[in-house]
Amino acid sequence: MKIESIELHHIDLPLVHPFETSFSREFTRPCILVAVHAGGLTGWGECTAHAGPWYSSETVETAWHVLRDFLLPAVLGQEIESPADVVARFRRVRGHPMARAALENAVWDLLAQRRGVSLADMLGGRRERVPVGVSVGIEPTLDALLDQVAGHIAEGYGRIKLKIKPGWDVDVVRAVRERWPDLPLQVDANSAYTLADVPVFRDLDQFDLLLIEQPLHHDDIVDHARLQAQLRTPLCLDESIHSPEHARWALDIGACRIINVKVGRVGGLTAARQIHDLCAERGVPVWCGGMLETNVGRAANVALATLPNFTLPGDISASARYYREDIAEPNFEINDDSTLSVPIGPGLGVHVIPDRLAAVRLRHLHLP
Ligand code: OSB
Ligand code: MG
Repeated sequence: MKIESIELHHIDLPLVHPFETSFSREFTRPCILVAVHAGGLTGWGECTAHAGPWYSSETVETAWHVLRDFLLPAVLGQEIESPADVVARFRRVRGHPMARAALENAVWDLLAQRRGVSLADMLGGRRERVPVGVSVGIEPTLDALLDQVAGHIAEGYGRIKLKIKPGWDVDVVRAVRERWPDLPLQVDANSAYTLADVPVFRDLDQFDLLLIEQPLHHDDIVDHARLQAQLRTPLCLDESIHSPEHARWALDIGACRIINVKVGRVGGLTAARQIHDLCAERGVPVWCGGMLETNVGRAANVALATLPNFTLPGDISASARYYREDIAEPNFEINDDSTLSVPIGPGLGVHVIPDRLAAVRLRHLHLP
């Protein structure tokens, strides 16, 4: 179908609770939403780049620039029949995976709507519900953290991820483990440590964690392989994996035993599914990470997580965990088996509410 026009919406949504990691404390979630118009249909994609280059080198501004000046011109007015056509047109662009993913995923939504199938069906997923957990940020005190964890368990989450950083690690994990001895628990360091911290990880190794996520440098696989060789607990890479090639290199050298697949970080649903397939072939479990998405990005994550090798719970919590009022409906709710239900409507299965979008919008572009 011929791509007639594309809109970029830069929005900023207040979070219900500040989210602190080893690299930043966020009160709102700025992001770009991409709307692709063709044949009377509109496909939506979310760019997961944040305000600053803290999690990755991309920001809202770099993504806006790359989308406006390079990616939109590569598909505007073009005949696009499959996501592969978009991937081929983006091949010249190095880096900027979150910008690429936003537009590619909008085309996935568009093409799924045209076929009258859900995005999960179009990807080849089978599940009706996907297992999920919640990612709990760093809190001002240990008591505040324990309250947060208790609240999420009461809401129905069966798996908890704790953000850690030097000085907020072993004691925090010990306290949570003592109070909930059987809780499926994992930690995420967002690259806050070095190999000099091996003793910290040896301590963490005693707590029966599901995994330790991205302990070392954000671009590293070599040091991670050295650390993995000394631990019982599986390491899981997040920041270091930007493509299927990165995933293969990391597995080849034993840098991790699990991969966190984030659609934005790896450059779109096509690459995300390729990483899933590679890991499935090698017997390596994957799970779907999150970037505090709105319901647009959340719906794409839920669809991706229906693929069979997404065997660990995703960081795809219910909409209410993030936003008082999302820009798209319906909200995702947590089921009593710690799952989210997969939408069955065509495409993403959520629809953007124009008034809500306009109310939180900072900038708008409609091309051509
Ligand atoms: O490292 O997984 C991460 C949020 C922003 C940036 C990086 C990360 C995260 C999360 C939140 O952990 C996951 C979610 O969306 O619930
Ligand atoms: Mg992470």
